[in-house]
Amino acid sequence: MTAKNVKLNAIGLSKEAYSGAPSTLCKGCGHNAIVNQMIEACYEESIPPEKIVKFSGIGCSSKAPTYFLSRSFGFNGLHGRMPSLATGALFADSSLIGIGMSGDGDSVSIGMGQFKHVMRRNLPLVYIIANNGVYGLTKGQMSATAEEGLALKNQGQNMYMPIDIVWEALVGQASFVARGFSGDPKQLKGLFKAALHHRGTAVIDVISPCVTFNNRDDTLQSYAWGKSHEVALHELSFVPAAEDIKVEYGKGQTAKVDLHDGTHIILKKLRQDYEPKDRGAALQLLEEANRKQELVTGLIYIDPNQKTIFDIDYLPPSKLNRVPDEKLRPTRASLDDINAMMF
Ligand SMILES: Cc1ncc(C[n+]2csc(CCOP(=O)(O)OP(=O)(O)O)c2C)c(N)n1
Ligand code: SF4
Ligand SMILES: [Mg+2]
Repeated sequence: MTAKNVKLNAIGLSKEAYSGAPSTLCKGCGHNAIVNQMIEACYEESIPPEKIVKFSGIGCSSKAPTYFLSRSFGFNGLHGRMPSLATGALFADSSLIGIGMSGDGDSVSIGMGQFKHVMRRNLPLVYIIANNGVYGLTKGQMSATAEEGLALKNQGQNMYMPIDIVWEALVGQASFVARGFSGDPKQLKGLFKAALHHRGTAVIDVISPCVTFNNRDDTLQSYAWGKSHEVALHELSFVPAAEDIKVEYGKGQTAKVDLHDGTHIILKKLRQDYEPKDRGAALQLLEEANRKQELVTGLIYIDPNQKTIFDIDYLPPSKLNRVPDEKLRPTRASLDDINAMMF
């Protein structure tokens, strides 16, 4: 394609400007769909790549940020510690959009403590859990999201109940909770767009099959099972602030969620009459879905107005990493005053 034919977005960038290094993940790995849809979402939303900072822990999923947004900032940290890394960095520059990429091992096994605390702080962060039920990078041991009874080659049988990370996010007061499926890329893109505009922690649990170690068609994190058991709550579209909402649906068929930056999420209801602003209803929905073994996908819960950690801690509008030393350092007189108070 000649340069003339390259389609540019509203800030004059081609999709190529949002790409990353070539993926070294296995062919068919669900995480590749997450990579591709994140590229699409950021390109279509015309977000400058330099406005984004990516964080991850350890795992095949945590390697994935290398494969999107090469022009963005990024930090690949320790296993299970992505949330504290993101908290520190976003405190230093709250003008950046944070994308945290994690796995079920990284967030639900070793990183569960960090996961729960970042929820209650409502750090503005797109928090993706690429959920395949196994530790893919270390050869497929079962993670805390593996279903009870799962039997995998070389791993034996899982005897324990799984942790539902969407449930944990809801109970932990997360302000945006969604579930996607790597086999449903269109919905994934919509969820990513909405999450990128949400002010607060946006948890997206993506059922993302490991085709190498959890590859049986009858297991809960496989493509085959997901395709035959997915129940999408709605068709989600995202409307930028400047655009009028022209699409008209019959009364009661759509729900509109207004976000803090003037953008809107439009939810066209599909099989269920579902209101994503009711946490109790969300918990009930999950309880039923888990009992019936259905993969419910879509925006499960949102509170666009929940206070973030930046509101709670009165973060000044100026970015902390640009405040000069003279302003950061307390004066001798103020230190003397503090010391005097201690005696
Ligand atoms: C402290 C620590 N413990 C254990 C490991 C070994 N380790 C590396 S990745 C990983 C699990 C990754 O699983 P998950 O987050 O589900 O990612 P996936 O590879 O499945 O995408 C483990 C246990 C480590 N790197 N650091
Ligand atoms: S081992 Fe599994 S999780 Fe890792 S890249 Fe391969 S398919 Fe993906
Ligand atoms: Mg995993």
